[in-house]
Amino acid sequence: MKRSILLLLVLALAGAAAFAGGQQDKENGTMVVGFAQIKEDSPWRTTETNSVQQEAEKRGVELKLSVTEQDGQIAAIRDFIAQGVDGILLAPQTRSGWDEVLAEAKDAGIPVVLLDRGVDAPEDLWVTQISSDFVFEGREAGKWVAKRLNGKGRVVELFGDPAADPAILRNKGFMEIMKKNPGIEVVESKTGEWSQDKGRQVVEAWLAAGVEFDLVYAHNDGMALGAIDALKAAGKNPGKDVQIISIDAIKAAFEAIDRGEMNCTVECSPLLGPMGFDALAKAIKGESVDKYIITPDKVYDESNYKDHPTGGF
Ligand code: GYE
Repeated sequence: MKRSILLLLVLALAGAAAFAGGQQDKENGTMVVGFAQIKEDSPWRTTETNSVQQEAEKRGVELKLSVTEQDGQIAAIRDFIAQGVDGILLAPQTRSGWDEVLAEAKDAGIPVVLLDRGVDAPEDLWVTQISSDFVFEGREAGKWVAKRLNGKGRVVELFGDPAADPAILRNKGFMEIMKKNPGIEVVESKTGEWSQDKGRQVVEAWLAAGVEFDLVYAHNDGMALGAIDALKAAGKNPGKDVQIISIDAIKAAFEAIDRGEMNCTVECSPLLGPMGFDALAKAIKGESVDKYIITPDKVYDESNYKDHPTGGF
């Protein structure tokens, strides 16, 4: 009897030590985080990946990085769950299709933080969405366009992925403002899949079909740079004959504004690593986190692009 009590005591102490050891490990920096990033041809996204990697390194977090399209992202999350990671960062390619895998993460007690895009899955399946306000960005772009065109002109729109949250909302905000400016017509709208090369191909096809336009509104800078390539190849002067506005504020866009080939970019910060790990750390400790963490964005055009604190992202 005495011996069994002693054994129980030893086991209890060992268990407590193991638990304390686990906590200690986390404080010593062995927190393990999986990041399911989107495979996408966009410099913005590479900067975001770097931001997450740098922050993980700074905090001594072990980062498991996966860069794939949506099906691969779902598989990666399942893999992270199987490996028993402490938390997951997810940049969801499209809005829908996440309910099942997010419920699996929740059942496993692993918090998921959404980075840079939203989903249509119930809010109790994820901790927080850290992103820009995309409707705001679309509206700001629309206001700039209305002013620049004096309320009259022909616009073409290069859409992001039509199933992706920022593309849907950047169109929504932009069209709200266009409705108030009936003299401006959006004559074409097509996806350039967030990519410079695809953006170029779409604008080339419009030019070849004889579409006439005064302005290109691109949902990201990469596609705007593609539009610039197509216009130049057709002997036009982007930034002058055709105004170019887009969203992101990457360095290459600021350089294009500097060359006079582009006119405006609405900021959208990819530097989400620090906020992502802050949110995960809180969730792991069981602390509450705001459901939406929105980064502030400013509009940069020829008049103020030199004021950007880092010359673009
Ligand atoms: O604007 C674009 C990227 O989801 C906010 O995705 C992000 C967008 C960003 O491909 O360049």
